[in-house]
Amino acid sequence: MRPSLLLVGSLLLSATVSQATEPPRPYGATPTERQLRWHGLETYGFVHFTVNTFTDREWGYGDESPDTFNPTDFDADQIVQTAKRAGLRGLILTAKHHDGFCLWPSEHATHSVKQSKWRGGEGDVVREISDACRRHGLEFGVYLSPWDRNHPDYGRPEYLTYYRNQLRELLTGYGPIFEVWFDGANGGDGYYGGARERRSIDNRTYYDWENTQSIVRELQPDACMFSDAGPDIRWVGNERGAAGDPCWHTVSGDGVWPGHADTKVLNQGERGGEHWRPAEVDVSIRPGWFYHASEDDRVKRPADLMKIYFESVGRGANLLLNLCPDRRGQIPERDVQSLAAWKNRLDQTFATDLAHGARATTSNTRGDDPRFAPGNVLDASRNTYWSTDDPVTSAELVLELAAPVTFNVVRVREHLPLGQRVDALEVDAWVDGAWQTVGRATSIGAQLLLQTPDTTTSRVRIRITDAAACPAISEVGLFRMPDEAAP
Ligand code: FUL
Ligand code: CA
Repeated sequence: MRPSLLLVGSLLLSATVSQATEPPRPYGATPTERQLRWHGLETYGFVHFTVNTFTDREWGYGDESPDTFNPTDFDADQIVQTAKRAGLRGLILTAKHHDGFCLWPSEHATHSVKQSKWRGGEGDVVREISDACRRHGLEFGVYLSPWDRNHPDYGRPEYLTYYRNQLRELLTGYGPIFEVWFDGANGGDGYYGGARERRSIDNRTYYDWENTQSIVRELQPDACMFSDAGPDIRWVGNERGAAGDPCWHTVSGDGVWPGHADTKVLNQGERGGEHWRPAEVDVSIRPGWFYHASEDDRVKRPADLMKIYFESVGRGANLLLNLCPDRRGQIPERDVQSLAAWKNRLDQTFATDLAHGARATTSNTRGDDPRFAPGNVLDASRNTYWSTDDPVTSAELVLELAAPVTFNVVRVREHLPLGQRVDALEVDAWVDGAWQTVGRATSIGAQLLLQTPDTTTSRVRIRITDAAACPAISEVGLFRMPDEAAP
């Protein structure tokens, strides 16, 4: 008896082991580790600050005297703390804008803070902002304009050596860099060491991007590179603060390079594209990128910032919100106020997940395995997810709440390492004894914030109505955004 029982036992055991459910296979393009980390950042800031702040321009010509840069009370802590209080998780500084003036004492430049009377030529804005970022726990990134309207060699091969040397300085002298921002604007007229002429370059070939990018990979392997063409992050195609609806993380083809791209494709991405290249939404808190006193009355209000948040982060993109230090070298008070009020509204909305403590059930759980159980969408971890059996590409997930709640925002996240799988979903609420559809969406990806009418219920149903592969949903949350009139 004994041996045969053992035999049966071990057969059963091996049957169970061999049936252990495999996770779903990834669908299509998937993010790299560095892109995954970047997705987790969601909101961070830009800082546009240079001679333009003092000349009241957006694009300097390149003939500005270094003495033009003369902040009266530069305070990196004020800038970084303002960003931090607004919930921004990093800052990307214009180390050099198109005018060519360097905010750090570059060894290779003759047009930098070193040549300026500011702090007797001893100042280094990149150092102070990056140090303040570390002190306050923010990531730090750099914008190094490829177009340089000051440099005599711009347009010739020699300039590329200069540009790359500068990049090396920034990537080796200021600690970890989370993002390198390659702007697409280039060519045209400028000072160019006194030539004062128009220089056109072929922005497809001139910069030899492949070899410039390899410098970033070598020196800062964790940094994501931004440009119209990535390689890690793409421009969203406008500066208004809105990702497309839908906004896919993928794009196809290689016919884009910095300064050349189809803005509609950048805005919406391309379903099934072979490159994982998610969108970053860059927008300024003021009409311009640089501070202009004439725009003091046009600072975006908390409600404007809220709308931008929903149309960027709420569509799976990241938000890069630009701040404009003034001539003191600080964020103006009214911008500080607006940012703080926006953060307050975000907190009021997202501090309480009304789905907390709910019970989740589904029409299908992959292999009936707890590893893929519906409760995984409620555990506040992006690493665990609910999934279905392979052939199941439409499925329901029901949240039974302990008591009725009133919500107007539904947050859904896909498990990104498995790719972007869902093509359509609907959200229903159990109201007056029947299911009522309160919202519909297409792409999910990193995050979908679906706004619905105020809905009071104790039962919510998420219906995945179409997916390219069995869904893998990592998180679902319910929130209530207070009325706009609320403080
Ligand atoms: C653009 C630039 O030309 C603007 O001056 C600004 O830096 C913006 C973020 O990118 O292409
Ligand atoms: Ca989870």
